[in-house]
Amino acid sequence: MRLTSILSGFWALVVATLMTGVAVAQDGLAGLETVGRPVSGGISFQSPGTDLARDQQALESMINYIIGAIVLLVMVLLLIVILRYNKRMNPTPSRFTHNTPVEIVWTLGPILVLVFIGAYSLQVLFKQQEIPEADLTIKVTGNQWYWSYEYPDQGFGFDSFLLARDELAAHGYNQDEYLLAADNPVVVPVNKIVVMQVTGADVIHSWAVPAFGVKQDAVPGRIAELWFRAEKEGIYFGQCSELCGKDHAFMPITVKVVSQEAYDKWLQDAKAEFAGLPQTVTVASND
Ligand SMILES: [Cu+2]
Repeated sequence: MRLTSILSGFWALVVATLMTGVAVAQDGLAGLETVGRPVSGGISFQSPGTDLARDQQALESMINYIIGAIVLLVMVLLLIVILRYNKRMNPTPSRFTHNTPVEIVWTLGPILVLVFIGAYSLQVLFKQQEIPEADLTIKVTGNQWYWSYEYPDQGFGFDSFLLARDELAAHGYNQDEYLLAADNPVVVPVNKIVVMQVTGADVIHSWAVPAFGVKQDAVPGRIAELWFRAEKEGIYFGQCSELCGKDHAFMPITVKVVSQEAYDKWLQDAKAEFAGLPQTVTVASND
């Protein structure tokens, strides 16, 4: 009897979970998968949504193996010293202070390891830092405490604020997407090179989307660039990643990656809805 009720409770939970998924799929987000929200028991990286993120995660796991090997080696050496050279096993210790072969090994060994890691990590770093030709340029400005996005080539911009708990459902988000979901997401087409020009209006913020493997400080008075090419449609989340004041935790980043057709349609609507750029923008004139 007890087992039956536990089982039926379990199935009710499964059904409820599935229903939530269905509800989200039908609710305004056009079936887009959400990436980058907390998952129960999750301790790993978010699944990579760009080349950059995949490279970073591969580099991280390679370095983890190297670290593991070094830790093992040091532990084995320590054990040998403890067991073979303690007072009982080795009552009369040797008194030499230098051993040239050993010193060459422990100097060259780490150098080789560092050069090996450097050769891989510089590649990953350069790929992030060398900004390719953009298919779409978006300017993002960090403000206390929200993000402003501008599409300079299309001549419009908008602000993106945190959604309060009671606003989430109306926008098609789950309750566990609180602090991640913003009212006006930044929308980009899938498989296109997006260059973000990142700056700050008041203090330093940082625009970061972990699934894309991007993070860039938004420094007032400076424009920094980052780029990404999202490979899969979906909703991606990030958060301001530079402590910027009391509401630092309340300025989420929501990126919606959609098909080219959906993007074109959104662009038409957005141009009408957000007509006119915010005051901060100067559009380069053609004359
Ligand atoms: Cu912040």
